[in-house]
Amino acid sequence: MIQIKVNDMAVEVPRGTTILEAAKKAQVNIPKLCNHPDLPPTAACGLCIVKIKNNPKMIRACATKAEPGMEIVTHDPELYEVRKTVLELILSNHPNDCLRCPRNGNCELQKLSEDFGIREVPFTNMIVEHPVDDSSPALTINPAKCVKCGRCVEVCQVMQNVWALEFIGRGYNMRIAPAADVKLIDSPCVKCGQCTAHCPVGALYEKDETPAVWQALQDPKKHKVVQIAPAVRVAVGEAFGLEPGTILTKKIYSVLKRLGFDAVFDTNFGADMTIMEEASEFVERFVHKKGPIPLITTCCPAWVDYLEKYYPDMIPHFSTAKSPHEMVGALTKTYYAEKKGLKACDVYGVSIMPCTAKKYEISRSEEMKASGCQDIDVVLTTREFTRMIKSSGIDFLNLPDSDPDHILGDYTGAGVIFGATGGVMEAALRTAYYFITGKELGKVDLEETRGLEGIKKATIDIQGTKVNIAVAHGLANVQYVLEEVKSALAAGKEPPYHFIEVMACRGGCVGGGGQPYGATDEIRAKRARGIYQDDKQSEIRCSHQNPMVQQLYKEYLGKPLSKKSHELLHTHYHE
Ligand code: HC1
Ligand code: SF4
Repeated sequence: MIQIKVNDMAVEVPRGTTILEAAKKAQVNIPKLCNHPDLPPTAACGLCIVKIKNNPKMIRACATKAEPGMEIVTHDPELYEVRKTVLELILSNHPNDCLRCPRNGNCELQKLSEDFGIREVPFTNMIVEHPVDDSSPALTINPAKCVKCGRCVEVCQVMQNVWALEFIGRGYNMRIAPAADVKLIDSPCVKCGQCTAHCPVGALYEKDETPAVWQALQDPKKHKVVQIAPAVRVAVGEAFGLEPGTILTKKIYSVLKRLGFDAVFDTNFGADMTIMEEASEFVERFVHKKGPIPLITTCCPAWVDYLEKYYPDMIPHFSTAKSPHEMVGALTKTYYAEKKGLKACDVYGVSIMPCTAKKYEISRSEEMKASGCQDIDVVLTTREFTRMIKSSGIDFLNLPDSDPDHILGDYTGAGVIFGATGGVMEAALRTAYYFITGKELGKVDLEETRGLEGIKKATIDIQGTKVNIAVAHGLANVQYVLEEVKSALAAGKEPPYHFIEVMACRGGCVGGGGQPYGATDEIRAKRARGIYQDDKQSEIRCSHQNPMVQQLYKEYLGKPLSKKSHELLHTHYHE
């Protein structure tokens, strides 16, 4: 630890702490635009300037480490004026059409302008026109809004190891664009949406599909069905001023009914179904040696896109089980529609997800039309859902609680933990243990799979048989696990893992690219705590014990991996 002073207040911080972080110990949030706790500093915006006492030189707090004895000044009239000028320069090159911007109300530049009381921009307007790129099914780039902070480039290259984005051009013509200036759809982008979640302004944002849903809700010929993903329930409250991790499941069911949906289901039920199929696949491959090991999870569509693009030789290791919301989609337009006497194509399926890549997943292959028409019609992110609630005027937080429609809505604790990194693995092992031994796992909490460490490895004992597992989240972490597997297999050795879970986003879906803005590790951890609390308070905590899952197999599918299950609940991957 080192001793420093911030505005004459003594504070103690670990050696290596930046001035920006150290100032927080003295309750000072130094203004910034480019810096983000997830990313290495780019020192691009120049707003976080500070001084060392009795020295007029200004230094950038984000990129300078606190040194022992340093006396830091975080604000004085000169620093205020320079910061204000930096903001005015940024605004002189910005469209400033806040009322029509997707980030209106939660834009970091808008907030700084408000904080600094900027009333006019004293420079000539220097906006350079750039075309909007809306070629991707998941997100849109509007380079005119870009403040060149570099967060999107860093997140795509460093956190996700995708390298889809880069800066193109120089000076005023500089803009963010897909690498080699191709359209986003033709770039290596895997649609994870992390660039949209880290952009401080409205330069990158999810495709807004709320108009299509509002329209469908007015259509009397359509039977409107909706489902919510595990991670939505612990994050949506943030947009209404609640703490991250607050569980709002029953209020969400209520608001969806008030918005006009005919049936309200839960993706967590689909997660229980995915576990039934995926744990069965694991037993087939691991115990009966029918298929390659390790088995790799596939419920994250950005991860599927990544593997298909970067590691196509590993496709045989993928589970063929569809992701939970696709399972619910297929079952809604078959099992449920048949029970209700509805035609599949008259059912309109909406998924509310923490994810932008799910917008692409719904039309990625013919298998996503298992019912004869597209199984899920539209995906809304948590952010889009929040806007729907707010524009409806419904007093969301004061609604009475309600239940989902039971047929595809009742879930176990294993279903909800899908929303946090390690949750799919934990849920799968709870059921695989039962499938392999015929006995229930005594202690269902598998702490080894939990937490925000980028790669988690463990050996799980299933009655004397050792199962080696790995869990990775944040795409940049995946390569280490895959390379270990590839080199073992190339050398003709046993692979180091039998089962691998991957989620593209840091923290898993709680940190998804479509979640409320402002996620940091602290917020991801709080959302995950909500997820595990929901599991802990569930009466049933293993997917195979879900009575509605059991009924579905009995009435309709037969058993896991049956012909019917394969037709409706499994998919293929392509290079
Ligand atoms: Fe996820 Fe999944 S957990 S992928 O992260 O398998 O999006 O929440 O809905 O489908 O269940 C996302 C979350 C989500 C699916 C499930
Ligand atoms: Fe990169 Fe993900 Fe953004 Fe695509 S969605 S540009 S992969 S960060």
